[in-house]
Amino acid sequence: MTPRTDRIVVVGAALLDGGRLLAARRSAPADLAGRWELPGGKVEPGERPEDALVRELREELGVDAEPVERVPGQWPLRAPYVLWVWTARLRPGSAVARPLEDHDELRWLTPAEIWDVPWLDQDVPAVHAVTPYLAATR
Ligand code: 9L3
Ligand code: MG
Repeated sequence: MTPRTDRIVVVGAALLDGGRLLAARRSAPADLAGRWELPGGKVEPGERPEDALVRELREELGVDAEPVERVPGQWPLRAPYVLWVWTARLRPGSAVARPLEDHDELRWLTPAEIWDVPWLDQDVPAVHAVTPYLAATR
């Protein structure tokens, strides 16, 4: 069998509101549970990454969000996955209430609080890349 070498993109959202960043605590799988991430998930075959981001935020958080801009860079996850991140904002009238799947807690972090949660190791470089965007939305 030919080993699979093509990468599969996982999209993550830096959902920003009032200068704060939404962090989501994973409840599954067991080896990731309890650690915090930028919400999102796998892009499906033929799906545009931005569409996947909107879909994942609807599925995971029940919100109607809009991708704003791609955060330059890509961060390796467990092969063959790679993380791409967009900043995003809530569409008017949409609000984050509670996690619907895969997470058991949500927090809106101010710039001073960004490192208060134990991020997934694999998300740490992406969160570093996102921090400059927080001040811009205040
Ligand atoms: N993952 C890592 N950081 C993230 C996201 C959204 C996802 N910010 C990892 C966790 C899983 C894989 O990517 O191993 C697929 O994510 P999901 O579809 O389980 O959310
Ligand atoms: Mg997910």
